[in-house]
Amino acid sequence: MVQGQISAGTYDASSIQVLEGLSAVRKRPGMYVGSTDARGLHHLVWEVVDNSIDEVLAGYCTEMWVTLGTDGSCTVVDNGRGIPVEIHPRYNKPALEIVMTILHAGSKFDKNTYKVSGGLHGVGVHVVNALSEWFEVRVKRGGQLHMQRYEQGAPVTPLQILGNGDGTGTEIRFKPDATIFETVAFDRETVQRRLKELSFLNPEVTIHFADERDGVTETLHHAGGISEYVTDLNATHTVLFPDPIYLHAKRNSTDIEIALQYNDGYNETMLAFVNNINTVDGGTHVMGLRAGLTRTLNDYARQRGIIKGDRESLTGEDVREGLTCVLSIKVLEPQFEGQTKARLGNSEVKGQVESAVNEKLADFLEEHPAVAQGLILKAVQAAEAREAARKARELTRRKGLLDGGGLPGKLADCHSRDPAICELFIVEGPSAGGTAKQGRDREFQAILPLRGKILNVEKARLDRMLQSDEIRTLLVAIGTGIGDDFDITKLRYHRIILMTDADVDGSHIRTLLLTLFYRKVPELIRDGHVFIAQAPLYRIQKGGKAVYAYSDEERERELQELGGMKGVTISRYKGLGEMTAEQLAETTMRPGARNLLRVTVEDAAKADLLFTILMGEEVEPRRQYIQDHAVEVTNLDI
Ligand code: 0RA
Repeated sequence: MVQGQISAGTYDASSIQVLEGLSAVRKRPGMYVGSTDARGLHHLVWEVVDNSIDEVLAGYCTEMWVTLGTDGSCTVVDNGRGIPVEIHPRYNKPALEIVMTILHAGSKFDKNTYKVSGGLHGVGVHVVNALSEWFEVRVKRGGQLHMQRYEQGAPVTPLQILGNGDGTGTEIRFKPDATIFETVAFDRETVQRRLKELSFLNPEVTIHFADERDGVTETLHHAGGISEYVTDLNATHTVLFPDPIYLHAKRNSTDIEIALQYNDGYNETMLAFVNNINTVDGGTHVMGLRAGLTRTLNDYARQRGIIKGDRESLTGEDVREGLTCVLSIKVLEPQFEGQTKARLGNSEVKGQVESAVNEKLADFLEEHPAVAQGLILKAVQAAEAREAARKARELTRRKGLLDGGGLPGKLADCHSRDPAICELFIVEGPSAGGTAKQGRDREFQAILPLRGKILNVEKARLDRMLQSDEIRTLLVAIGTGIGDDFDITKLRYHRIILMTDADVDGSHIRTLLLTLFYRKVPELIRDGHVFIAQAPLYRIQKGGKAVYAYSDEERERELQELGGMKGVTISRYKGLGEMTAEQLAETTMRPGARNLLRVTVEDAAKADLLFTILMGEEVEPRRQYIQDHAVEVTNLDI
């Protein structure tokens, strides 16, 4: 079919190359877009959007339109220079067609500009074409409107001139191929999140987003750039000084931008981008920033006699307590490393960023003594707390409290010592704890009942945390230690299962626990060790037969299946303690019968955000949140 559409005259060696290239992509899509699940699907969008962003970086594009269509398509329009349509002498074809069909064509058009598309997503737009049911490109350039259509990567029309057109720009519209991807439904929030990120990183562009499936539209433009990004990230926090510190420097061809601000919390939020790509695994640029920050703040504090000698110097952790920071650098030839290619490897960058911070931050502190005082004071307090935490840890260790030497009395441990099969159920309240103990399989299931609410770790440093009995007990049971002592090989249970009541208190305790894990032992969530048990809400009995329903909808469905309410007894469980041990075991605890939810980093991050909003001191975000989530909020009432 494809061959039929290319006329005999053009069916030459280069066409054969194109077809081979296409079938390679379609045969192994994962090699090009990572996977064929939702992640790989969105990769297509990033690839096309990044191409337009490159045109922004080159200084030629100020506006973009990204639209998710009701037909399952995605359209990206920009007002850049337009993809070149001139005939490429070597291939005797329009440059545009070469870009759309040949591996890595076009990526070296201009070596002296920063490119997003050369980076993490940089497989080339021809990959999007190859993995699309259809793909259309329109280009306004030289006073004319050009268009070409492809199906499964192969051209089905020549590059045609549709008519005259003012201005310049590119429009790419594609529909992902449902025979390649497991899902072809774009997720609006995922797309919006990336576009928002891009609009902070590229303040010169305005991005118009529309989801025609649900009528949502949004215009994204942040003239304040990464400083505004930091302000946005700190919106739910109390900040130490009103405006983020903004530093900008160039070292050789590396362009370095940093915005930072402290809040009164204890956590660090650091987002690091290289050519607009989020390097979640850090790299040399982040190392340079950390080294520069530590060095500059120590120098400043020492010069003014706030700290003396070497021994008391502030550590990296001290100076990053409460720090919210966005680092955005542009590098001509970035090297991305690691399994997910999300870490920068260029060794020269560390020194470049470090020297930029040393110079520019020192200047800033010199010119803003009040801000400098506040932030040094914060770091000094962090250092003091670190020392107190060390003493507290040492004390608990000496008492045998944190090394597993003395397991807490409340823990009903299991017999097995093989962590890979062992499970820890964290249960709310002594009565549910009793039921769970009877219902468990004591070979591999341990039960730890918690007494009511636990400490809000958002507002506590390590030393305060370790004073809480509930938290110490939990940490001893888990076995890994915390902070500098964390050791995943000491994990005593590979499944840590939160089993709380399906009511307000239960959801509160679950949120607290998720926040604790997310903030203090995030490795456990990242490695998939944390789960939520799903207990039924209803028991529906008819004659000798009983079924369980885990939601109101399920209850309705079960009732319909049983043929209505006649002769049916429904009991609603208000808490786990109301179930018999056998009922709890067969619905919620026993492998095979139960339905565990694995907690993802996103789940935990949401819980954490909820927490900062609902427990934080900032009134406005809380009011806004409650207004936005008026329906759900009865269940979130903390
Ligand atoms: C190479 C050269 C030129 C423009 C582009 C690529 C270009 C590519 C894309 C992809 C999406 N939108 C785009 N906009 C522009 C310009 C060459 C010139 O005019 O001198």
